Amino acid sequence: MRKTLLALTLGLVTSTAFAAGEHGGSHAPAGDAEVDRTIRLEAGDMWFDAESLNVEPGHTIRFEITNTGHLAHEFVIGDAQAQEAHREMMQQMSGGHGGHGDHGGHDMAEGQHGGQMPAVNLAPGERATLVWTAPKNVDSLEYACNIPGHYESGMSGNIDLQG
Ligand SMILES: [Cu+2]
Repeated sequence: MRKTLLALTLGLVTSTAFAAGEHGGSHAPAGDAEVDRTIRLEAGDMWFDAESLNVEPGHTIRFEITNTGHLAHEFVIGDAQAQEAHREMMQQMSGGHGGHGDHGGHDMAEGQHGGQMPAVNLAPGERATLVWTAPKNVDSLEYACNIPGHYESGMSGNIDLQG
C-alpha cells in the first residue's frame, strides 16, 4: 500500500514538471488523470508477459505487475548498461566470492537500485504498482528482473520508445 502511494506521488510530481515545461496544461484535472496508460504485466518463473512493450515518449505509465510465480521477482526499468550494472551488484550481494577488486561494496548492502532506476520487488503472489514517465531522449529501454539467474533465464523485455 505504501509503495503504491509513493509511486503515485512521484508520478504526479514528474508529470507536473513535464506539463509546466511544455505549456501543455490541457490535460484532464487531477486525480488519476496524470496517468496516460495502464499496462498490466505478469512476472512468472522465469518470464515476463508481455515480452516487449511500445510506449509513447513522455507518456506516464502505470504498471500493474503481478507475480504469478513461486519465486520472488523484481521489475526494474533502465537502459541495458544500467541493468547490467544492477545485475552485477545483485550477484555480489547474493554472496559467493564475486567481489574481487578494491571496493568492499558495503554501500550496496541494502539492496537499493542505485537510486535512479524505477523498481519494485514482488514476493510470490504479490501485485505491485509502478508509475513511470517515459523519457523523450532515448529510443529504447529494458525492463528486467536482475535477481541472479533470472535475467539469464529470460526475465527481460524491450521497451520501444520510438513513438
Ligand atoms: Cu525474477
